[in-house]
Amino acid sequence: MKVKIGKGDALIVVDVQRDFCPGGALPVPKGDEVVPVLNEYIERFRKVGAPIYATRDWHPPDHKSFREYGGDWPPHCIRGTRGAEFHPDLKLPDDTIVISKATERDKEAYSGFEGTNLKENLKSRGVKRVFVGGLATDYCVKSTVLDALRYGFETFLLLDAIQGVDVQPGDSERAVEEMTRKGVKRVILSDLE
Ligand code: VGL
Ligand code: ZN
Repeated sequence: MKVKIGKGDALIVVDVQRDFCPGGALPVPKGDEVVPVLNEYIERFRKVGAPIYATRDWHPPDHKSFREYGGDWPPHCIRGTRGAEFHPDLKLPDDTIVISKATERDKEAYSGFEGTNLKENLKSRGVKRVFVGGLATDYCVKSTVLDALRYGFETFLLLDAIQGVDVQPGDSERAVEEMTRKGVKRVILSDLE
């Protein structure tokens, strides 16, 4: 599949944060492997003047998703901490639009659209197609992609720039199948013209 990127397109980098990478609080096993590939995508979008968005999990210290507050996860991506920083090798341009999510104690938000102005921001820039990569395939990437489809964006999944948690073996594979069934188009770097 050949895709020419330009005006009307946007890149969405999902949750490429220290805590989701090896050594972090909630590591995606090969989370850091998305970084060099995403840097290539970032460069391609930057060159054509297409906007680049980066979502980040940005929890308060007592977030409901943490085990000690009844949730499923160890504490991670607590706002303002080192673990919540973007991966140090991720080359986000200065004009990257940063979207912080799951910022309220009593609300979980896997999708970058949930409780944020992401949709309005994309629409205000005339974005029609979004290209989504990052972490984790089976949680925040999936939810962000499904919301993008629901809101009418033509949505592309960057198959070579995602990694999953796989709490149950096969979760990531099933997530990609579900996204595909719901209309996402799967691309890799060499598909970009
Ligand atoms: C995520 C688990 C908990 C994600 C965030 O970014 O995929 N997963 N919080
Ligand atoms: Zn989280």
